Amino acid sequence: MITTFDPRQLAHAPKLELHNGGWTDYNETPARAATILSAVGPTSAARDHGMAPLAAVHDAAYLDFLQVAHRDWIAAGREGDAIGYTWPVVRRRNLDLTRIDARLGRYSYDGGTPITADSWSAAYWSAQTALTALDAVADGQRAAFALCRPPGHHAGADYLGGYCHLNNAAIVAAEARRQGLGPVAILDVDYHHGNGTQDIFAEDADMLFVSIHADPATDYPFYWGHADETGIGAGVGTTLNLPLPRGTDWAGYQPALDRALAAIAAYGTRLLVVSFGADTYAGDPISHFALQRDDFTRLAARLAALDVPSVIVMEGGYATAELGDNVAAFLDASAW
Ligand code: Q9C
Ligand code: ZN
Repeated sequence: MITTFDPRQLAHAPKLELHNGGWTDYNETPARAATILSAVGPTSAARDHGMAPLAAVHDAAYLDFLQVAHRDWIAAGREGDAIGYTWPVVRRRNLDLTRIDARLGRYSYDGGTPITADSWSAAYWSAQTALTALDAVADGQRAAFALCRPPGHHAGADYLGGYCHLNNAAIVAAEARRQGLGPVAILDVDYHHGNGTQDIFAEDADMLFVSIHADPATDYPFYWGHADETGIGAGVGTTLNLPLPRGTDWAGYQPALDRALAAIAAYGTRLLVVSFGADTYAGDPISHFALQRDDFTRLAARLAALDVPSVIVMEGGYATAELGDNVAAFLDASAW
């Protein structure tokens, strides 16, 4: 399978994240991409599609903020990685925010996603990596894999969080639809709910979002991904959340997968975007499902059996030593 990649993604390397009341080493490391690279073999270089596909999904002011945030942090006399400390739980009024700390809070929802001097470039090329995988599928490939980092599914139209800045899967899905490749569906199989993707398309009747993830009653991102979230307004019925309990293994995963695949087939999907996280692996250090390496091959075989052209976008997965082999197990399913 074609794998797309850009080395500029590796420069994003925050030092610490706020987790369970303290600072811990940042989990979403450049080494993640390196281990995947060594396991999946040669890659195709990302091509530059410019800002338009990003601006189709993200607010202009948010894109501006991402590009200047670290510079403004340094200009305010700070050192190291930029991170907020106050978040607006009130309705987000269109205030004219100037201080960097106010803007960091306004455009994020957690203390786990610092911005470095290289974050914008890495996120930009992560999105371009995803768009280049879409090119391959639009040109007739059955499937293509975008080796994206930073990941994307927690990023909304105007917010970052969960190690994510630009929503690569949403950018690909919107661009695929624009090119007339729809109906487009997004299947998110990362351990964590894809809150950003859900928010971006919540009111959109013309985009199916299906997610299998850890129950937000126990797991991040807590405030999204509950089974009763089915879409908003005209989009009611085009969001399907399938939360599962901690400890879920392949036997427990399959009934949810059956429901997800049935919904995607019933939608008449002609282009599938897969938000693929390997953090459902039993050995993941920050997650609590129990899938084994062979289960990733089984999962991929079920997706491939849909027989729909698929763009696979890398999301999470933090068992770094095993991550490359787990991703390869997913991509090597003969059915692709
Ligand atoms: N330090 C993805 O898998 N952990 N993101 C909560 C923050 C956040 C995971 C504590 C997990 C985000 C793409
Ligand atoms: Zn995840």
